[in-house]
Amino acid sequence: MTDIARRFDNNPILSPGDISPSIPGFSVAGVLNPGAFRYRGKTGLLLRVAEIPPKAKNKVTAPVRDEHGRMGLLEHPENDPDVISGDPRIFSHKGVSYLTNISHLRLAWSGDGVHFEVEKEPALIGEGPYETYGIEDCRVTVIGDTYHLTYTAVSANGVAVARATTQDWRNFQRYGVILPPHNKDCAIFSRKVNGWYYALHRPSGADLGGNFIWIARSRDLLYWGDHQCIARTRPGLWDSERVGAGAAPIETEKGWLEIYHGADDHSRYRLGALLLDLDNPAKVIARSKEPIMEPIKPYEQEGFFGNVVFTNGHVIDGDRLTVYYGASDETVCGAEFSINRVHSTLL
Ligand code: MAN
Repeated sequence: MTDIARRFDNNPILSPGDISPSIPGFSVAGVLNPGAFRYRGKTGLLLRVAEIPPKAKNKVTAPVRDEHGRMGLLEHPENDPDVISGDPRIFSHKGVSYLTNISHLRLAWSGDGVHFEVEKEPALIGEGPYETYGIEDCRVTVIGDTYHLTYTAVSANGVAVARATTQDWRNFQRYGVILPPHNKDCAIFSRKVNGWYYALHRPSGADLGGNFIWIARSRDLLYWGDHQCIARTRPGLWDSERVGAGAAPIETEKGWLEIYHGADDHSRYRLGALLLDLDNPAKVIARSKEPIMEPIKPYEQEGFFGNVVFTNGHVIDGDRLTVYYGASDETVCGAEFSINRVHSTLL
């Protein structure tokens, strides 16, 4: 047993029933994978809210926004021989994948980091040609007085990384796609290193290659280059199928500590840690042999897509790392780690 997370007693802290749907007639299937940050003494979460249309009899349905923001439904008969369904998150038709649900980003606020009040309206919804299937899993990095948001933009063009900024959580500046498909799990470092901004990201190779963590650098946070692969999947281990960065790396005396997710060939999602060199974050100093958190609670094992703990948001108070995470792609939960204890697992 290697799980060293101290889960909140009142998990899950947010469930679909706590969220008002944003699309008429749709229901909320999941509230998950929040970005996390502090703003004016409060803890903020930027939630992913996944909504599904009413189930049409004997059909599979994908909700799609057009480029002007109008919502439509793409439907196929369930028994169409060209349809492959079964995964609650996706289906395919003639080899092309569609999402069964569409996500937007919504804010929730808390004075104690445990009890959250969710806003009634979305903060950000998909816009333009690269976000027609929704926006997901936002990382939030604060640099100076600006919050830098990197999220997954999904459309028929593919799964990409888009960027936005805000200073007041009311007005957002959107910069569009910064890393083209297929790419997700992008987390920007909280300061420059030797004059460069750095970001972790996760391009995917369909045939050769795989779902590995890469690092890139940039002068201006818009144009990214010098891409290097720093963490591949490990056959036979808990992170054998795919790995991806969590939230912004944590600066510690020993190096940049990154909490990442790994999935095995049963799509069981667990968390582990990477330690990156402070002066050269492309250099990996250490990596968890065993996960530091795994789906062991009923709410982590059963839900919209079970056996998942997935994080892309945390806040830090000294040695205490409070991780907010999606459980079973359905609810938001919280857990605390001691940063020193995480370090000790890496030795
Ligand atoms: C995968 C899963 C889904 C997600 C899509 C698009 O299928 O992670 O939850 O919606 O990718 O990012």
